[in-house]
Amino acid sequence: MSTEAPKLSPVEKIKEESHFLKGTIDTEMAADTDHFGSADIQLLKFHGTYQQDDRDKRAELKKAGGDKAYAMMVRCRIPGGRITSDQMLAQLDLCDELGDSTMKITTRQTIQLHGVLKKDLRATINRINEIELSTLAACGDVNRNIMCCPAKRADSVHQEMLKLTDELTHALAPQTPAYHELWITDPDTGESSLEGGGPVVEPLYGPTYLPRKFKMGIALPDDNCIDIYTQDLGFLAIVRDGTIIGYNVLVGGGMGTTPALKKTYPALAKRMAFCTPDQAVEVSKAIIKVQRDNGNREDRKIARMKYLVDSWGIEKFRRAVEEYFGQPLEDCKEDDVTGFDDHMGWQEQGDGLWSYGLNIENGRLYDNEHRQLKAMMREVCRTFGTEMRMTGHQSIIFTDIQSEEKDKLIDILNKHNVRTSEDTSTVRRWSMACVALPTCGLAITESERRLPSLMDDLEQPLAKLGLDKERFTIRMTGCPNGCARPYNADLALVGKARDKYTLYAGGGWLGNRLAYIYKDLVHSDDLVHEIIGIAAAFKANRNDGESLGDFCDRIGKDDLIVLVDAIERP
Ligand code: SRM
Ligand code: SF4
Repeated sequence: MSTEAPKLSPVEKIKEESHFLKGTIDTEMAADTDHFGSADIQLLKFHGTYQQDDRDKRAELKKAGGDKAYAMMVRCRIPGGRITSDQMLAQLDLCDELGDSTMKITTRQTIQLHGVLKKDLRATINRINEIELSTLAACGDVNRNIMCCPAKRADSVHQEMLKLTDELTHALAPQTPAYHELWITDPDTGESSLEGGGPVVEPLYGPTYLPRKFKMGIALPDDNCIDIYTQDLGFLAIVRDGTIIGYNVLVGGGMGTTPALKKTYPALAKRMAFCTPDQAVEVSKAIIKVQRDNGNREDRKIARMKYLVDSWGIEKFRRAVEEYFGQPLEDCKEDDVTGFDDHMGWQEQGDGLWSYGLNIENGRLYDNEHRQLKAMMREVCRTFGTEMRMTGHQSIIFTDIQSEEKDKLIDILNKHNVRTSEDTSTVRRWSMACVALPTCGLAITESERRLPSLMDDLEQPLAKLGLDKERFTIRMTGCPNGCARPYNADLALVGKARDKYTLYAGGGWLGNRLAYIYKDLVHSDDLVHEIIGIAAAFKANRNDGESLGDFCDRIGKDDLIVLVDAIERP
């Protein structure tokens, strides 16, 4: 038997030697360069920032003998997507002053800035902290931004869920003082504008943190808008007589895959056990510790918790969690997901006030001659001054609007040529795309820049089929990592090779079923033809009330291909 210690992945060494995420970031930041060196790039992720380069400019710069056009992406951690009007205004100013003048609402209810130059990184993160937001643990091998149903409701159920989101965020945050030292403390005077910092201890994570990223979400059975089955850890609220009596705990979801490596795959979370509300924080810590101590640290491709859950089986995993937790857990209640509300349009909050969910196409806020989304957002912030909430579908909910002010909000949208949710087609409203080109270093194809024109081209033929009001999800990503959660959607387009996508079918808007590969390597120009073929086959052969995803799942890949081959498209 070999007694050799396992060969840890290079990132493990970087973490271990980083002195709790400090590395040499401060020295590198002071250097007169436009980018960071490789070890610090890994550590910077824990601080909420990624080094990227503008891929549109690569070829031209290379030809001219230059280096890449480096810039940083800066991601905030905004639990449950809640943001005040003042914070939103400050983020908009930041994207104009120090970013690329656009702002991205992500699939995990938070904000990203792109195009921040290295020399402006400290100022950017400092200003984010000044407005009482943080970027710590927005990325990296730790618990990331916790998702929670963003609907604003007067009932205790929604409030309890958000309270748990905050408690978990607090309890699971890294404790390293490196964040405070690097971004808050003035490098010249050593003075700090905010409280924080402290001795180096990471009681939960230890010096090497987790083997890989870790994601959590809190959902309701009748409203799975945070896609609970895709999370490493999901809490499904169990409600009896209007009160949360506890949570079904789901573990081991995750989307990322590398198709060439059979050992990697997307997985839905598994139902593990039930816990009471006061157990939730300690149960989370126990789960994180099981992954911390047993997750794979040799091969990052199989380091997510889903692989540990699968290799052990859910029973063994549960026993390990119970051991760390210190007592047995009850079995899951029978409740499961039954609905998904994207919270678009007007919704009553139950306190006499209204929320308005506005679909932001692929989460990108910009101003151009056609639409002025940033100007609209600024005017809404200044006019209403109320809290906003970002959704897991890259959109925004304006809250606390009085009945008599509803028209005023719509007037502001119209004034800035922003499509209202009512004027947004159903197919567009239920679609989403990841960032991909030009900033994402892993993108193989276009995504965010491709989906809008695909939607333009789908709207008319879908209307001709009488499917313009049919709700189904189309999700697009520029590579198989799955940042727009494609593998549980009704239909998905996943970048596989230059201009070519794998077309998935058979997931569903409930998010509790994985899709199958319908066709591989579909050229970007053929996507409309393929999708309309499936839609026409669905129209002709669906059962009463059957959804597109359910239909594709029932028919199966081989028969669906036969049906689509024979179908006449409008
Ligand atoms: Fe993601 C890596 C963008 C949600 C799975 N993701 C990346 C990076 C940082 C690329 C990189 O590593 O160099 C992308 C930056 C692009 C850019 O230019 O900004 C990126 N991911 C995004 C965002 C911004 C997509 C969006 O358009 O909204 C989302 C930010 C969420 C947030 O606010 O935290 C985003 N990423 C997701 C999701 C969806 C989710 O979490 O609900 C997933 C699938 C769920 C999961 O984690 O399994 C996801 N991203 C990945 C993966 C694959 C992980 C895996 O287990 O294999 C990578 C690559 C990696 O980690 O190696 C990745
Ligand atoms: Fe980049 Fe791929 Fe994620 Fe899209 S899915 S943002 S291309 S890593």
